Amino acid sequence: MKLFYMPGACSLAPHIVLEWIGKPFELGRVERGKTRKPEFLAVNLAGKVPALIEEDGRILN
Ligand SMILES: N[C@@H](CCC(=O)N[C@@H](CS)C(=O)NCC(=O)O)C(=O)O
Repeated sequence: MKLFYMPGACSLAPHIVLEWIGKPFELGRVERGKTRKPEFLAVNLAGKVPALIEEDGRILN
């Protein structure tokens, strides 16, 4: 599971939940103003955080 987040953004909420539930996860940091980079648009075409890639490859955003 991988959470894409941006410091100071609403992605803090799912980040806290993932910490609370104790499930292992990776973080993908997205810098403010750089959400339109092709690497991140491939995860979320809207260029918004949070975006969560689940173990089976599904993407929640
Ligand atoms: N999850 C919502 C959007 C969440 C959202 O607005 N995220 C903000 C941060 S709280 C964001 O990513 N802003 C970056 C940008 O618009 O460039 C959606 O996909 O419609």
